[in-house]
Amino acid sequence: MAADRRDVRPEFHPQGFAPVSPQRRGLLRAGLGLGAGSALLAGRGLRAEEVASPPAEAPYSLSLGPGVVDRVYGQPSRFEAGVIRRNVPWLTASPETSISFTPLQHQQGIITPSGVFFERYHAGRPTVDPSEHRLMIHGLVDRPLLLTMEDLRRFPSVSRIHFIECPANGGMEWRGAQLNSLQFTHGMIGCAEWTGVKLSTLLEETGLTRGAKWVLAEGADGAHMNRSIPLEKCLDDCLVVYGQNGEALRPEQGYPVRLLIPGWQGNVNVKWLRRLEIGNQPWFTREETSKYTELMPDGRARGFTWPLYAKSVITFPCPEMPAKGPGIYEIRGFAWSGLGKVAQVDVSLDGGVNWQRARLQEPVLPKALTRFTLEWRWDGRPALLQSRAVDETGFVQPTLAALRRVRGTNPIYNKNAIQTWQVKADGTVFNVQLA
Ligand SMILES: Nc1nc2c(c(=O)[nH]1)N[C@H]1C(S)=C(S)[C@@H](COP(=O)(O)O)O[C@H]1N2
Ligand SMILES: [Mo]
Repeated sequence: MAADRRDVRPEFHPQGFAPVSPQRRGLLRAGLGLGAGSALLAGRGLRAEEVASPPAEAPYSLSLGPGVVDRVYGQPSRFEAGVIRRNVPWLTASPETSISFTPLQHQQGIITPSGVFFERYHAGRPTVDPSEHRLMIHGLVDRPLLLTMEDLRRFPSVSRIHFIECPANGGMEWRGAQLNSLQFTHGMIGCAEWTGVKLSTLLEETGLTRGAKWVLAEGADGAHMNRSIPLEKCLDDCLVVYGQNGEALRPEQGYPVRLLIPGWQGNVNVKWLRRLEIGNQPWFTREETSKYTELMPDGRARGFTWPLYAKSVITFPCPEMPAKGPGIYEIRGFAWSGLGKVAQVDVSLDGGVNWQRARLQEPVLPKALTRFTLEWRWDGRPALLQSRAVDETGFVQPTLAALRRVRGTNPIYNKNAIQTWQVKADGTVFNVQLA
């Protein structure tokens, strides 16, 4: 098997990296057989008598429909009522310190609709009045600042598309598969267009004094969620955002203002942001010492592990979205990396023995969800589907076995391993782990 070894980080050397040969891809395309008389991709052919007459009219085609949707916020079709966030009640102690998951199996395109963007609270969701809210910036600065929301909106603004992923995404499964679901194994992620002010713009306004190296961000919720962020990252691409997908942030996402730290673990993206303190060393808060770190096999903590490394998952088929009999399908999924753009996604139909290059769907943006697809001619035999992302830095998404060799099975966080979906002969799909 040819090895297309990339410049992987020493921690991860997945075995058997074999890109698909052009001949093999050609065969698959030929298999689509779009010539005359061949099988249709989907749907049923029309009978001769049907070709001659238009489809029967439904009652709504013969009457007036309701008028404009005026003075209320628009809602999805009632036939989409199943497209909702869901929670795993046994996972956390109470709904106020809980998490609800994005229904990734239904997501079309790279933007997560605001109404289904996963939510994570440590002390419930505060109701913050934007006219009362203030953001304080102080510490090692020349000019400490107190900003109203109106003040914030006066600064030059930018819009960026980025994902937010909780590093606990999939963290229940370090020791074994237990949730037969895409939503529950991968749904602690969402991707949105965020609008706000670059943090560097605000820090230019306050100025920085000697020794400024770290920023403490603090939320206005009862948890006072606080995290230390290196100044270098703050000046690079961090945003203080008030907009989400073309409207104000949702209360679930930190209305009226949150910190956005592109590509870094969800926890540092402090919601209901009320305070930024500039200091010369990290604060070592609870959330960065007791939580959001990993217990290594030798019993020591892994320390700050901010970026989320390359990861991907197949969203069709998946446990919630089975295959319906043999035929031609499009395997679909998402890939992402906290280090930059996704460069390549490979898909395996046989549990990681052979790999084929998937197509990346535009736009491919840094630190954003990226769509991949691959034609799949399913013969109805059991299959083991996997996807593997490679990002522009050359980081290769590791197998679960490789990840466990390095991290053991103690951690909750940063499980970016390759996911395996077992497709059974009847088309049903199961979450499995390969040894
Ligand atoms: N103030 C505050 N910010 C917070 C949290 C919180 O509980 N309070 N939860 C954090 C965690 S753990 C994650 S994963 C992300 C989740 O962002 P979301 O709820 O917008 O999806 O917000 C982070 N910001
Ligand atoms: Mo989180």
